[in-house]
Amino acid sequence: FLSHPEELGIVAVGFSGGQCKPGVDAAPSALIESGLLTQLREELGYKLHGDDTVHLYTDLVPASDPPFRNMKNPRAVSLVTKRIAEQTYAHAKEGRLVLTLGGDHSIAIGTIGGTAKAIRERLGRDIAVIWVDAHADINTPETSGSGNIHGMPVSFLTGLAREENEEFFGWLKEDNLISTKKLVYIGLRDVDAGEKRILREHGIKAFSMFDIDRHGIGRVMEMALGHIGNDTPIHLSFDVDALDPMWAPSTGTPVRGGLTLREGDYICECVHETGSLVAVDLVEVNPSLASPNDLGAHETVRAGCSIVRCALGESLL
Ligand code: EXY
Ligand code: MN
Ligand code: MN
Ligand code: MN
Repeated sequence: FLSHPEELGIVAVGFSGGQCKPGVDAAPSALIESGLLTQLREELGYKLHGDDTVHLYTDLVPASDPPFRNMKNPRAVSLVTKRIAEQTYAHAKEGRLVLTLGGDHSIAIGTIGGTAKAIRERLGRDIAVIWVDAHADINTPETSGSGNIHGMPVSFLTGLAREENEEFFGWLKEDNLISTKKLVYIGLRDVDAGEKRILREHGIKAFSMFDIDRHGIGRVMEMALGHIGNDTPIHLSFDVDALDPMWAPSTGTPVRGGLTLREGDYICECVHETGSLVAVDLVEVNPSLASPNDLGAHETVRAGCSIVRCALGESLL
């Protein structure tokens, strides 16, 4: 599905407005400083497009941004994700593989919105999304208890949440949306009651930690990829909190009982192996959420780098 599989479009998003804890905006620089892009260039042989500079989008964040339909920072998140959508769209339209380094998970409204539209225009195909996360991130503004938009991106991307007003995600058009039939979750273990109802009502495919314990990650990946079907472009959105806090403690909403780093890497390797990957997001690394002299931040950044390298083919012999 890529006209230039060796070319990588990089979008580095230092944005934290989808939730309330500062620090997740520093993740792209931390990942880049730890050598991720150099490794992709020198060890994996990618040609990188887009600069190594991290976009902070501060020019887009309005001075006053009161809640709307219970959403916190709605104007900022809408404006920033709209800009991100333009960036991922531009790379995907060129036939490049797109790598977005977040940022909190609200940014997926932009990353997926942009690739969905580009792949439709370029290939006339609908993308599938593999969402690896402890959380389902499918609250509507009305079912959300927190008002944090990083808990809502999937509802906007599937059209379950809609808003006409341009200022509040009204810029999302049919072209930017994905089908609930082409969405697969892996790693869930902290899903709100309202979200469970949505998953059930729409028959959304989800592999929770229970399923991974029962079947093992190998079988789960067979089933997940089987659900998507061969020959479908895949956007992988990886929330680092899918990993157990033992491997990725520095994240805003850690939940115990998660994936081992090896299981996370394996998920990415399987997705890479399909040859159908068109975009990857790595989100929710928050280097500031570790006590000053422990190794949590460093370990989390290291885990994030490993996830990205596996998705981009590091393990191929
Ligand atoms: N379900 C909760 C909420 O909507 O606030 C928690 C969401 C956490 C989302 C993290 C990023 O994956
Ligand atoms: Mn080429
Ligand atoms: Mn998430
Ligand atoms: Mn999460």
